[in-house]
Amino acid sequence: MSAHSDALNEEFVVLSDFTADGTDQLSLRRGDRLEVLSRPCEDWWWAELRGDEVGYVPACHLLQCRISTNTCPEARMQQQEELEDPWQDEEYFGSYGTLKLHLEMLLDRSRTEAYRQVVLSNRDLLKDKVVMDLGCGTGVISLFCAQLAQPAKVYAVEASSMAQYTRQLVRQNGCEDVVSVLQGRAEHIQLPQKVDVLLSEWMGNCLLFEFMVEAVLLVRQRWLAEGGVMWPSSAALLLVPCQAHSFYSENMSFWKNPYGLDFSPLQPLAQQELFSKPKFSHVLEPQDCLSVPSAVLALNMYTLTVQDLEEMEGQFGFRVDKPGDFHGFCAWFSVGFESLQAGGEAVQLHTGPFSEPTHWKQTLFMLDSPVSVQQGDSISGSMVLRRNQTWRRHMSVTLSWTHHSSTEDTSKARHGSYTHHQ
Ligand code: GJV
Repeated sequence: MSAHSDALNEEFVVLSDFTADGTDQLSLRRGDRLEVLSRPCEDWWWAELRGDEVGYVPACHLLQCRISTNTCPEARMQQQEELEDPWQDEEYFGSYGTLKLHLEMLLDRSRTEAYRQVVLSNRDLLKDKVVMDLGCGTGVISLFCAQLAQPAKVYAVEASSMAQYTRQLVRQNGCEDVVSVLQGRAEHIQLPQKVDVLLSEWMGNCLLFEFMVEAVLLVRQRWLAEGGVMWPSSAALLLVPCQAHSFYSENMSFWKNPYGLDFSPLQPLAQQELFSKPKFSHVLEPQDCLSVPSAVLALNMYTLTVQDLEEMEGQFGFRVDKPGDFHGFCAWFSVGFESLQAGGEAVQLHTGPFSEPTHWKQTLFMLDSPVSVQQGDSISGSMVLRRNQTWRRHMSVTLSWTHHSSTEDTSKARHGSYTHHQ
């Protein structure tokens, strides 16, 4: 790197793979380092990769290197470690190398049965198809395919060390002729052929956390045959304004009188600490929904791009059904698996409060303080999901809303905007 650019600190590391579209763009691999030569606009920069190739690169795939040649070696090492893995893969795939999470997923009957149902209801048309199960874990979905239908091949791809056990399970269940277990990140895997069906259980909390969906989109681009099928084929994020009395009071009332002492000055801090993060694994009781839930995002798995994941926005407009305390918003998702048969019925997996419980439960976003609402009031606004620029499995969620009372003067509308970081 030249002394000039060193002074400007224009060295960047690539956070996620990018495939060039056209000859003036550079294809990038996660971990590549490059030098940004100029920034003609906010989104696209002109950069030099490996000392020879020059082209446009998407700014959102880059993270600036803070490594300075002047700092001591220990500090540089630490900085390097911090920079190294925006995907936190060691921790992520490490956790999927143990049984705890797999057991949780296998015990989730609604989830597992939904995938089994997808295979069953498409068994005839799956005959002779080539399938990829992306992130197969213990291989349960691949085994459903092999045992309930007659695919030509199932590539069961798994990055964690669980893959070694999955191979044994495939053999133990007599499916080794059909199911090939491939260990590695699906984005980097090589296959002898394209696939007709790209199947994956990639959904995280609030649909997107973990951003495993990125791997699905990259694999779609590379390995899905023309006219191939995505399972799930669509995904929706749903939202509802809700009450959360016990969560609110558990956290707030404790400070009123512990051991006969008044600790209430800590309430604002408790609020700030607790309510600024989403609460995962919240169980929303149907009676705590203040309105009919509505979809804020509807994703088409054929057209969604990695770029779209950087920032997504949805609008909402709720009519309050009953009087209560508006403590926050609750979110969950549904996914749909289209039929291989033209006009056939899609299989749906719902994870909301009105469906059979799943291990995802719901995600609660609290307001700082509750708002009393009446039947007929309206709550409208937007939800913005911004992917973290450094930690690629994370995002922040901003909910901006206005409450219009149906009885009071409209000039008394209350507004709020909260960003929840994870
Ligand atoms: N390539 C291969 N396996 C993966 C990848 C990837 N890019 N990402 C996740 N997995 N629904 N949120 C594996 C991971 O190791 C685990 O076994 C499984 O996919 C996660 C499935 C459930 N997580 C989810």
